[in-house]
Amino acid sequence: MRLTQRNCCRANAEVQQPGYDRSRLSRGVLHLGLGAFHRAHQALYTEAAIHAGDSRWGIVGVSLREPRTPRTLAAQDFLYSVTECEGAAATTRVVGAVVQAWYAPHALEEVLGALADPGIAVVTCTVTEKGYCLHPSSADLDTQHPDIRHDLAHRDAPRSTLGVLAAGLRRRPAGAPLSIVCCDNMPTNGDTLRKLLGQYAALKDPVLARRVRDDVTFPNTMVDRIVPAATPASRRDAQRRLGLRDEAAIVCEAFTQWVIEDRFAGPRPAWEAGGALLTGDVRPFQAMKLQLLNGTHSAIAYAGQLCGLQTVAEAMDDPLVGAFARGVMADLRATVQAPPGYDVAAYSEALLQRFRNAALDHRTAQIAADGTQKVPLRWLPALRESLAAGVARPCLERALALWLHYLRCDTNQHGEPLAASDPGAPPLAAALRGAHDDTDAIHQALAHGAVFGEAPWPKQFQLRLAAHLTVLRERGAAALMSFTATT
Ligand code: CS2
Repeated sequence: MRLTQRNCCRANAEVQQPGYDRSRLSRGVLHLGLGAFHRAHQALYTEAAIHAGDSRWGIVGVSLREPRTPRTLAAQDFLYSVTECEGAAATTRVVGAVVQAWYAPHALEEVLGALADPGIAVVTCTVTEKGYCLHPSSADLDTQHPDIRHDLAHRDAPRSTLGVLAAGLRRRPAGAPLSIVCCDNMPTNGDTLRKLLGQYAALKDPVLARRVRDDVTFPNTMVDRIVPAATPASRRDAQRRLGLRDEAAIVCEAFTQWVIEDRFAGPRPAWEAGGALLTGDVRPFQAMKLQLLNGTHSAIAYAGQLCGLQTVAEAMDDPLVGAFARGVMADLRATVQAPPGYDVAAYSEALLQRFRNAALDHRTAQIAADGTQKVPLRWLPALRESLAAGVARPCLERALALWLHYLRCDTNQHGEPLAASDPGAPPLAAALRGAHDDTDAIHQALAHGAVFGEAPWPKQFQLRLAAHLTVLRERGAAALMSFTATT
């Protein structure tokens, strides 16, 4: 029997139900990027706000790229379950906050109509780093991006995040307050989205650019919850706990955190009801999380991929990769400014513990995706800052070499195929593969300004990286990481 409004009362007794009258919900939030992360994170905070008594905040979910989720949710009256796992303990709940789900290419008029609706006071976005069409190193709009070129030529039939937001805003009555909340893992994500949307609008529509600047707010946020992409096994497990068939089931960790800059143009859901922290300055939280969690995650992902370790928990269990992850985190921590009152050492230990959560099937391949977007945000600021102070970061520099080696290899150290999923990678990978030796490979790689920026990198650093590439080529990833076991 499938999860639907009618059947949800047949779920197992311990499953938490929405607990409010869904038929009374009006639409108040529009979300772009209807993946698992949104449904297991912001949607739960909104669910808590609704549960606390405010029925204005039903979520209209929009998928820009992927038709499956809206279709699946529609077949379930937009209900889905979230199972939170911590070791052997698990709790399952049914979430009722989503009231509509659209695949934008098939429902563009509806999507733009909702963006123009003054009843929608908040837009949230999780479209991944690459969904913003920016140059990762400068965070400026990539005006040559095929989606941006398309949208500038077809302003009423957009397909990019920025194009859709701009087209919706153009139809929105002046004076209807809107807050656009970016929930992707980028530093100063709200400011960045504001800048990008402004740059996009300025190319063709100065009036819109002025509205973006003056009328819309873009709070910065730090979002955190480990939500692996669903697998057939995780879905089976979730369905067993739910007692109903749920094709949109999510399994994630129990931990969740959302820190939001208190800068809203109009009303918003009382996300505090779900534990969100509204604060004046989110930047220290963002920087700490992006470097220590996401930065270490990326290192685990490339090390794991090259060593044939498929999940984060498996990689953490490997003595070499586990020790290396700790070393990378320590290197990153050296440049992190803690938010006031935060104990960064305790935060780091808690992260390592979360990475060891064996109940999650969090694939290293998933985190390894889109490295050309992630590495410049997660590792390069710490490296730049350290090198400028004359300090080497042995583990972090090795992590960078692991990534470059991963990009130039077809197979891992067991001869199994590696498939990097990263639309930005081919030119970098081609340069690495075409190099005549490891020194040249580093030289060629660092010349990719979109990823590595335009400022030169110190000679000694380049030589160290080249030496790491040689170790990787001749003796493999384990040999490169084994130094952490002895330091
Ligand atoms: C991960 C993140 O896939 C990735 O790049 O590092 O999705 C990570 O799991 C979340 O940011 C945790 O909050």
